[in-house]
Amino acid sequence: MGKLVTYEVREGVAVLTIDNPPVNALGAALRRKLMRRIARAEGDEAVRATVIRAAGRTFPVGADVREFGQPPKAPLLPELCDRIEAAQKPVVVAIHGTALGGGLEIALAGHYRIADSGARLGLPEVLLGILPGAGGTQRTPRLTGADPALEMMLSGRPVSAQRALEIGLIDRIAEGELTEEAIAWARELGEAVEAGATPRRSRDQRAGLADPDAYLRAIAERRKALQGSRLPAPPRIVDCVEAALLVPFETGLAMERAAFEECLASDEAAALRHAFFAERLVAKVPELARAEPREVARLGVVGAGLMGAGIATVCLAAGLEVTLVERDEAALAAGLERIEKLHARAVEKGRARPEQVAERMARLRPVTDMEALGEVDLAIEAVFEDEQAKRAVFAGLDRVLRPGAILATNTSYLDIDALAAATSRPEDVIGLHFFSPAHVMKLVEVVVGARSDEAVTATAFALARRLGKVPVRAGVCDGFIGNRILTAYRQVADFMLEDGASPYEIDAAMRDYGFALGPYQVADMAGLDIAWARRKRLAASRDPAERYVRIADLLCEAGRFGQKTGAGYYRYEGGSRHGAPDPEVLALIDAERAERGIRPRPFSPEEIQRRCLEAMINEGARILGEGIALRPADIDVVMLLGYGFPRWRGGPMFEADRIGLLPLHAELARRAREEGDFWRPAPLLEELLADGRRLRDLNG
Ligand code: T1G
Repeated sequence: MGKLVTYEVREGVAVLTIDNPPVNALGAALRRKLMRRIARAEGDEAVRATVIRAAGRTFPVGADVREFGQPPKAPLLPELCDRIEAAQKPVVVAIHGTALGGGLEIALAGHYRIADSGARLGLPEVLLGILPGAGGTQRTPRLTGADPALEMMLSGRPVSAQRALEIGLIDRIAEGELTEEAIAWARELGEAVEAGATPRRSRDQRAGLADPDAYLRAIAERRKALQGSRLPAPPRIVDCVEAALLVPFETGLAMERAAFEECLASDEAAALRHAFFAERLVAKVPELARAEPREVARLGVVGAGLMGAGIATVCLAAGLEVTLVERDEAALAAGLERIEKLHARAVEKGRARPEQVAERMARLRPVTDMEALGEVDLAIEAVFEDEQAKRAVFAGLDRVLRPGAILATNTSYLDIDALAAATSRPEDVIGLHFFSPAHVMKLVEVVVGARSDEAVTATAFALARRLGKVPVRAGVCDGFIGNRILTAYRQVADFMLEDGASPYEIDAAMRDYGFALGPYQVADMAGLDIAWARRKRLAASRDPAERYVRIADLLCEAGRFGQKTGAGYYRYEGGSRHGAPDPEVLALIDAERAERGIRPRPFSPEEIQRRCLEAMINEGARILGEGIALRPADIDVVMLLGYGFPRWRGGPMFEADRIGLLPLHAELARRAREEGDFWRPAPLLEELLADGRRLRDLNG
């Protein structure tokens, strides 16, 4: 536990060091301490200036988000900022790491700012569904002008120290030791104040307001772009930044506070906070508490297709040595070309420098012989999604890998236990289900086999985090967590398709709910033939009593596989990726309804959304009840990061608690009575109701 805020005087400068690991979050106790330290410096005759700095890895990253939703505790951050700014002795703020949110607002309340060259400064509150609530919307634009301030607050993205200097957010970048330079500068400023100067207060700055026309143009452009925003915070950010130009500082502060409190109380902010903490909770699995991860420095990737090339690229960027295996030179060359293209795009977008790419490629060893994997610590297969092909690769890995090496599979739904049984070392087998494109998507489902050693699971989690991914633990079942919920979602959509809704109505309803794409747009993009092959694989074991909709099969039999064939549920003219509704598809659906004796009925967007959501929730509750997922939060993270579930709704399990398990269960039970077993409520929902608990009570 840190000391919160220490106080020492060096050469007439009070050095206040914030010390609250791991990220110096500005909790109530720290705010109280800092308030007292500021007052002490003001009253200390030996002090002529003050430096505020932080210990550990970073300057404060913001308010303590865990306090949100609880009664506010004094002093509030705005009060603390006002107190710092009102100091009679100059306050220099020394910034390192990531000064974010309330942390940056503390710095802006300081009179002068000096940053380490590697520092980053941001106002990411919008990512939590709120806005800066401690003067950030008023002080920032006074220094930077509207456009840079709006960009920071609406994107939530931090800026570099260099960019912060350019836009006037900081005054200096330290050339040597940050604290020493801050103290020396504070001493000079203290002498100037003693000679009659006054400290420069951000609230009095006008540099950013010097061109009102440009300022208001920026406001108007942003306001226009935000029309239809589903989130309450972005339009309020624009209003507050506009106020910084038009009304006195105190009035602008009051506007900001009112907007902050309103957004903080919104469902969207609650959902975004849930998502923030859920993404961190999922990394906490029992295996990590009981076993040490094995060292992974050398990694093998078998298969250099789209997934294999993406996985290899991510591993190279994380500093690993990668041996890439393909069956022959031609396939290997194609894989290398994919990796080179990914690197070229990273350089083009400024995410990597050419010298970094060269260093990464030097750690890549392309081979066509699996024997080259004899020294790797972990090998992951990413070959074609076919059980025989994967079994053969696993048998080869079992033969060549050294004892203690880990065999991982990237399969998206095959049975890990069956693959493990094909080896002499099932305890060293694990699933690492990356999502495509692997170099972009944050989610990795870590699929734990019945015999996976705990150290192997711990290693998988450590590796995923090292790759910058969010690992979620999944047990073995068909589709693990995400694809299993996706299957239920698609089934209920198909039921509505057969009962009277069009694919285009369903897609529109789900986009209106917040998904970027509807289920049929996703199907066309992924390729209808992949799911078709899976349905044919499962046909023999399908329950004949289960409702089965043939429409997707009929489209596939007609050669309509989606974008790849120019037609699926939509028609794609001239290779366009933007599909148009196709009368042929509607005719095919009408014929199928007639064939099945179904009289089509209309579905409202609300009913479409509700049925799809309930199907996802119920399947999630089944997955939870079977122990396939550890917690409801794990399911939410999978759906948010892997399947485009709108983040400002928190995920299906979070939504279930918002709806309420009692009405949810009653609706599922009614549907089960009227429409069949698909809707039978998951046993877990009944157990929770009996105990008077909610799903979130299972998140620990
Ligand atoms: N409050 C409480 N805990 C926090 C926290 C915060 N703001 N930020 C991080 N943590 C915890 C996190 O849960 C984890 O805990 C540990 O710190 C390490 O974090 C008035 C109102 C800074 C980029 O939104 O973006 O200020 O899991 O795993 O990957 O205007 O943390 O170990 O128990 O994420 O290196 C605005 C949120 C708040 C920044 C570091 N600030 N944090 O990422 O580590 S609102 C933010 C982050 C505000 C004012 C408003 C990231 C990071 P545990 P981590 P990381």
